[in-house]
Amino acid sequence: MKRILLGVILAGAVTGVASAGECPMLQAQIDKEFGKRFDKSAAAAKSLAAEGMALHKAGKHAESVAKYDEAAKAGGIMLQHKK
Ligand SMILES: [Cu+2]
Repeated sequence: MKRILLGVILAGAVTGVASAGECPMLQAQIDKEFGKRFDKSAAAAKSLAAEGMALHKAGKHAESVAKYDEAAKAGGIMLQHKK
């Protein structure tokens, strides 16, 4: 019984980490692209990315990734996703 429970916990932790790991990677791409840009689309991208980071911190990683895609689109770029 104990062993089964541990397996379930480990499996949950692994999938959690896998999806959680993508958001900071997307944030880094946003920072790299828009960090030194102050035009209107860069500002829009940065504000959407900030919402993405908030979702990430709330544990809503799928929504966070979608928000980062929206941010990239607003800034006219494409993000590299984890394969
Ligand atoms: Cu995340």
